[in-house]
Amino acid sequence: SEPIYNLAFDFGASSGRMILSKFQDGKIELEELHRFYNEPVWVGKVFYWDTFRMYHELKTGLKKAAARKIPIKSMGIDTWGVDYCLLDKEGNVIGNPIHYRDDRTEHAIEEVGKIVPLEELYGTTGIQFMNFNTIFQLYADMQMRPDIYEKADKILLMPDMFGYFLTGKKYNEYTELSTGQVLDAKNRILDVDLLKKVGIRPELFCEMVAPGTIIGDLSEQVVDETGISGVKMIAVGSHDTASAVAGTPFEDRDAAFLSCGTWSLLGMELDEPILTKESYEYNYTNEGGVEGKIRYLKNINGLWVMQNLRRNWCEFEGEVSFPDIIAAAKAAKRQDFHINPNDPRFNAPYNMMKEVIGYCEDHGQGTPEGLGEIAMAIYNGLTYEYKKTIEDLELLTGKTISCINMVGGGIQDQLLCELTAKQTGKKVVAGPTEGSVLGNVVMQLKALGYISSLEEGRAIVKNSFEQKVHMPQ
Ligand code: ADP
Ligand code: LRH
Repeated sequence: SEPIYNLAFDFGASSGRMILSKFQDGKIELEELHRFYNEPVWVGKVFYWDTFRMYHELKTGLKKAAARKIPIKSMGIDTWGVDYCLLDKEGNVIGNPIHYRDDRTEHAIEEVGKIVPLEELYGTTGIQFMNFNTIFQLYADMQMRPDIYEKADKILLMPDMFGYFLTGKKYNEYTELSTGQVLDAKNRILDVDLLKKVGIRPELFCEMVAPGTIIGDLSEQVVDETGISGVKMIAVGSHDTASAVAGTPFEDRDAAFLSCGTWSLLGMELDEPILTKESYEYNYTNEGGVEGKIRYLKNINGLWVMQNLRRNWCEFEGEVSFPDIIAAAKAAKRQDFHINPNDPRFNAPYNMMKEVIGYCEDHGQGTPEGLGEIAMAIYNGLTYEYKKTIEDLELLTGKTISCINMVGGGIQDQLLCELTAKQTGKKVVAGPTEGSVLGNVVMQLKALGYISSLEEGRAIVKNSFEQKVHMPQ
């Protein structure tokens, strides 16, 4: 049969990539056309995304795709969650996206909690309380950049924003909106009452579109600038974690997913949200998935800690790669150091090496010496969180988890996969690495009618990529 070509843009917090997908004879092949570091910028005390640079890189990706001179049917964009840009009435960007690690939301949960009791807020949104959720960022904007907030006519979350830059159309995609804690999780609509109570204008939001909606053609200007043509923009599961889960070939219905990138997202796919008091107390999230599914999961501050250890080590001690870190960890004399990666001190420290060492010392573990012992403290900390989360998930869902399907850049780290199996006592099936890209592609193929369901898409993914099994022993 004729090959079907699609483009997937996947923007993670550490890098952005543009991937060409070829679907033919029941198999998908991926080819990376463009990859770039995603480097946020301090301007004064505000920590911003380098938005227009990312858009520039996106167009570079489109130029590379155009140069291939093949008929590309469509493209989809997924990005990390919760962040957004604000537009004025004329459609100009007036609120450059601020990084979710910016500290303007430090006390926002507490403050919003005085207006709406947090249990009530959880009861409709079902989202894990994290101070950077869209609702808390908007609340902080009202206090800290009131002029911009007042002038804002529309909010576009990051994938919506790139879609708008490319097509001129304003929309909010459902999965990305859901992670911002502004939706009614059960009815899958904007929680207008909640927004009004918090003082956020519901009119800021655009029409909500479901994953798998064909948005339309790229603007003439983009076609002229990049040389790409005939490509339809499709809103996919535009939250990267929604796409990662969509691209996970689950072993069975009782398998958990673990999306391993800057964050570790560990959970299960459910048909309906769990909004109980218990779920609130355990602070689990019910994010919207594709095909009406719920991603019931825990956000764990993941390989962010390792990324920063590597960066700081390169800056202060000398060049190291991730494989070098793995080798050093395996050779470390002491293997028992451990941190709690969710401790706020690891959110955005100036020096991650010092922070890990400081944590171990402050918790009476002594001083980790060298790269290997510092790295082991991170591995043990992360995989211990996985173990705890698996236990909690079993309790909260009433299911016994059969295995863990791992996807994301982090599965290139064999040691992490092995330790995950060992700590959790569960079989780990790792692969594919580009889970988000595949979920993105699957939703495009579905929107265009080449496949009929997510289930069919996942079977194609399973048939197309190798997976590696790690047993607990
Ligand atoms: P994001 O999408 O959040 O930007 P990725 O899914 O690309 O993140 O995962 C990035 C992480 O994957 C890195 O922080 C690192 O820990 C891990 N990683 C990437 N490449 C390798 C490698 N060659 N070996 C081991 N780990 C790797
Ligand atoms: C992962 C992710 C995750 C979190 C965070 C902000 O890239 O999207 O689901 O919400 O970024």
